[in-house]
Amino acid sequence: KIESTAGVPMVKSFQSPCPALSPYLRGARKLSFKPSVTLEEVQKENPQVAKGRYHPVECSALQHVAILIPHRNREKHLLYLLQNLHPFLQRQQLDYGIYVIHQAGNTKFNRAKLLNVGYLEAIKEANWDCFIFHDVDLVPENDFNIYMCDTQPKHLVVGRNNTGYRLRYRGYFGGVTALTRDQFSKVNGFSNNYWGWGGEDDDLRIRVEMQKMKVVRPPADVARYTMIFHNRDHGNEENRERMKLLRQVSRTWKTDGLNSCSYKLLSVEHNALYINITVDFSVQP
Ligand code: GDU
Repeated sequence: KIESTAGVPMVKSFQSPCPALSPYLRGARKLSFKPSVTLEEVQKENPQVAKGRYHPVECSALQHVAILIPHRNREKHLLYLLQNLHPFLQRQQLDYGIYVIHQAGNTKFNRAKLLNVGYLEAIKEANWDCFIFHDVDLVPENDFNIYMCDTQPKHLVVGRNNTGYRLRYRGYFGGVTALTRDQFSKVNGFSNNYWGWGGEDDDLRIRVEMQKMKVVRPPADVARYTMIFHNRDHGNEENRERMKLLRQVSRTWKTDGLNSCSYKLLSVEHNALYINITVDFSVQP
């Protein structure tokens, strides 16, 4: 049997459905990040990932999962995340693709709109069942935190190292979330109107609750993340409009979201380890 660095077989044997719980899971691990890591190194460690995608060879995956990562100017964080996430997802026996949605230019950062773009572009190229909206600086510590969707929208970050592994606040729905195609389209996706830091994650929670769905979370000892330290980014200053926007969700959600997300697509590149989508929000398409 030939095995990859993730300890997962690389040779096809038969195609029955993968088990509900993968036999390759290892549980909690202390993470370390090597500042000198390079993209080539991570590529070498993941020979079975092609054009940002992977599927198990020994069984047929239970879900097809698109990981969507909003990004600008966080190259090192992206490398750390890719280095950890690829083997993590392979150990979970998922059929997955990693999309990095990159905001070009210097206009205010818009995390939520980037995630809408990621969703809209990802569904053009594959029949994904599940979408994981994933911050670039959060690295999962325990592979029993399964990156699959549930019957309800799922919040995967109960705790992170810099907040003592406690939920940041009641109702927090940021960092890493998992919604099926049906759940995400039911809420019309994220709002496109949150420019700068904050609020867009609460807005999504309100949309979910308005559709009578309930946020679920894995157990606290499993849903743990290491956050890579960073200062607030230039171009992502606090959004002072966010409270006002949050009060209007019940009036705005139907016309502000996936169905109104217009953007100028600059490129879609299929790199070895991820699909890079670049958009410009400073000009109208
Ligand atoms: N990001 C970039 N470049 C930037 C700014 C943001 O790539 O210049 C992306 C990254 O993926 C980053 C994410 O946006 O992880 C969120 O931004 P921050 O890391 O600055 O925000 P926080 O660490 O405070 O994150 C929390 C939640 C997020 C989001 C945010 C409010 O974990 O999911 O809701 O608050 O916008």
